[in-house]
Amino acid sequence: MFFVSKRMCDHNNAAPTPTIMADLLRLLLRVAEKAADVARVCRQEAPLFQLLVQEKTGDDKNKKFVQDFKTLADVVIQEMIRHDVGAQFPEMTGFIHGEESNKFENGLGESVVVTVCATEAETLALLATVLDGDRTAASLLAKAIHQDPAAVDTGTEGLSVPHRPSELGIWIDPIDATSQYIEGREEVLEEGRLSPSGLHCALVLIGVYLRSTGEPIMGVINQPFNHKDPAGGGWRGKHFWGVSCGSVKACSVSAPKPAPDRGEGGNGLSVVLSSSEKRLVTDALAPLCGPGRMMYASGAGYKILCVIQGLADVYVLSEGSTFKWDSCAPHALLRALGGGVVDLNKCLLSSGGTDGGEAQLTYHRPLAQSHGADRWANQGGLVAYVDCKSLHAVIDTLKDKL
Ligand code: 2IP
Ligand code: CA
Repeated sequence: MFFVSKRMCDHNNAAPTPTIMADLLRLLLRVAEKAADVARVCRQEAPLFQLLVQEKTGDDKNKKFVQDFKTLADVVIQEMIRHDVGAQFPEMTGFIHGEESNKFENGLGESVVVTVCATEAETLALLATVLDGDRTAASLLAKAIHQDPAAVDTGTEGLSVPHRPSELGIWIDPIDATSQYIEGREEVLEEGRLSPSGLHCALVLIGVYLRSTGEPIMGVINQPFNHKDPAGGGWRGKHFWGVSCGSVKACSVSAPKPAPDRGEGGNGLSVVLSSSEKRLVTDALAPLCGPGRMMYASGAGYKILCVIQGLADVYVLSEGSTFKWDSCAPHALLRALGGGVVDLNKCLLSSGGTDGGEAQLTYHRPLAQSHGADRWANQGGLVAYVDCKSLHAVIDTLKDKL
């Protein structure tokens, strides 16, 4: 890990202070931990859980699902993050985007805009209106939202990046892999192995990007259901973070070992895919992968996390079924490790060999001629990688086949 620039100056004035990025990272780790707590509380309390599920409609619907879930937990978590970040960095208000619309319907068909209020009592009262007057459920939620989580030890003191909060935007996915979160299957994770589905695929994702270029520069991932407390204290989470801005690269995870040689005797590339990936793609990639090294897993965020952790060399997706909120945070971690997330179609169309530079996904511009959530789709599909050699191998293989 290394840091640049030690300029000291005022928070809102022309030049940035070196501590701002460390402050922002600490805040994001804290709110992500609070978000994970809300996610856990919502699963633990049966009456609360029943009330969480709501169907998406119209332009907000993710087309990939026959039935998508919109949960109150999603909305509450997103608004809590928006509230806490806006309170400490008012310059960022208006540039904190999330997957969910905060309009919620209660059982009486009344529409309520869910926000986090100044006090726990006010938030409780507002939530009770969405929960059909269920004050027990509302108070459990309000308590989790307004709690002060234990400080997260980041080891980021002195982290310095030459940007002001007014230059940054945020993408939040309050709970990625909602279907796994709802289904709630409990898996014991094996060290060094990818586990395809279950609660551990559900992630809180918070990514920071530069408003001018759309480059992802900071990411926080919280995995609320990483393991069970052996002493019977319930689920425990795990967090991951990364910063990548110019020459400043720092990450809580160390870079995985380089992908194995793909020559004779090599193990082949390990690839993680969506279970709905096209046959054309799986058939084309199969010869690149060694036995058992083509894997499937749920959750766009979880699949990128597998690449970050070295559990797979690449994540390949040929469809535009992920969104900016799915990829921004883990993309920042991959950049911190020297890798990235590229637009697959752009790479396939580029005539020269790609170093991934030109085709990196960006986060600041909506797609013209699209509506609702689709405006923020990663339309050309994607490849997530740490080692450029793995990216080249995938692009060379898919070039004439898609
Ligand atoms: C989903 C979720 C899905 C993923 C989809 C995302 O986000 O991560 O699991 O599909 O692309 O948009 P798949 O698992 O097939 O890769 P959410 O759960 O937040 O809607
Ligand atoms: Ca998502």
